[in-house]
Amino acid sequence: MPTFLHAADLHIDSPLRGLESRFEGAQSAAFADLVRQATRRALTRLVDLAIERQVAFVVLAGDVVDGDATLHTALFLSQQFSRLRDAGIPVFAVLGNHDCAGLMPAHLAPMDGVHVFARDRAETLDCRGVALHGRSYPVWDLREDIAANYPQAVRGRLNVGVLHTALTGADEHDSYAPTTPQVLAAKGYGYWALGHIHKRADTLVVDGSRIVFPGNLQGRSIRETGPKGCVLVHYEGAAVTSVEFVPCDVVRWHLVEVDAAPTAEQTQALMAQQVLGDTAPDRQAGRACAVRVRVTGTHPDAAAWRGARGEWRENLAFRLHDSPDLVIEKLDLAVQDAQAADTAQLQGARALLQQAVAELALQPEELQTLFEPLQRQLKACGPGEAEWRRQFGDVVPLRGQPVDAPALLQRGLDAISARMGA
Ligand SMILES: [Mn+2]
Repeated sequence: MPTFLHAADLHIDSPLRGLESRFEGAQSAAFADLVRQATRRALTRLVDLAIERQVAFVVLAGDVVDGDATLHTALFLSQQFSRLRDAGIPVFAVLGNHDCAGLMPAHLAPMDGVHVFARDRAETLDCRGVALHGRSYPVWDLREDIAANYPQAVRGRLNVGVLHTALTGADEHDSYAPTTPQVLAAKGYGYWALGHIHKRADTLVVDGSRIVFPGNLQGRSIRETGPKGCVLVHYEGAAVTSVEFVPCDVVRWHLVEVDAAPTAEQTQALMAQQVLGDTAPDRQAGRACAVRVRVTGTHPDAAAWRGARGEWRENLAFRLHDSPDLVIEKLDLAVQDAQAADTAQLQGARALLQQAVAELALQPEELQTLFEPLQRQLKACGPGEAEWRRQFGDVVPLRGQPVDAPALLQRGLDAISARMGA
């Protein structure tokens, strides 16, 4: 069964944000080098994969390079694309907002075996019986729906649309070349190879069209945690049969949340233990990990802990020194002073109760669902469950019991007001 490879948002030679500046002093030089090379190594893995799986062609849906390409970047890309060319695998790319100026400086000769789609119109190309439709960005801040002007599907073939788009919009991504799944599906293509949104989305199937964001190839900051890579698209005749995600990242980002333990020493031990545990599968698979540690919960010494953040960082680095494939991007001591947390929790609980009072037309079962978050908030605050039961046990109804809602709510408000006053 033939296969093609779809990737997007490679951002070759873009730095991994929050890491490069952290390699002074004790951090390993090998890790620093890996971080600097991460986007390149991820592309090398992609090319390895394409050759190993003997794909028919490679589709790149925009933002291959991070900005105006330098000779340095162009040389690397050219080396990798030459490997594909030598294996008989052509590359088809659209230019997106980051690389709208081109994959390489304009005064260099074009790369062999790489086709960049036209900027002025949607272009249709044939590759081994597959009809590929694509258009590059003519300007970086493209706000029009260019997909609307892509041609209708060529009958009797697999049709692949290549497009750099925000689709209907996503947090943290500018709304370039906006369009809708319905506009895409109306073209009658079997597959839409999209790029721009860095978070991999589940395959959307609309009227038989598969619409896929593979996510970016290598996470570049703590906002891009988890596996990153490309997809292999298996097809038969005019139809896609399956889509397979394959990770290509060489540094993987993790957010590790740790609950404050009774003592600083215990909390620090827990931090190291959780970091090692959470990253173990990735590290065993040969991947380096960049970790942000966030300590949450409440502790009477929270302010002192935050004041000693430098020492906490050193303590953690020392505990992890046997794992050169790990780096702590940031230690976020978000642990709260018990008193402050208590007040915030109680204010939240109070707001929920007031909402309930205002909505007394609700059925008891609906009130129950309102009480669940309240119950959690009350439990999360202050002096432990026994004390919570003593103070608030009558406020929160137990599931299945009849609820005298107005009386219950009033008692809840009174109890919380009294506690906040105290
Ligand atoms: Mn983009």
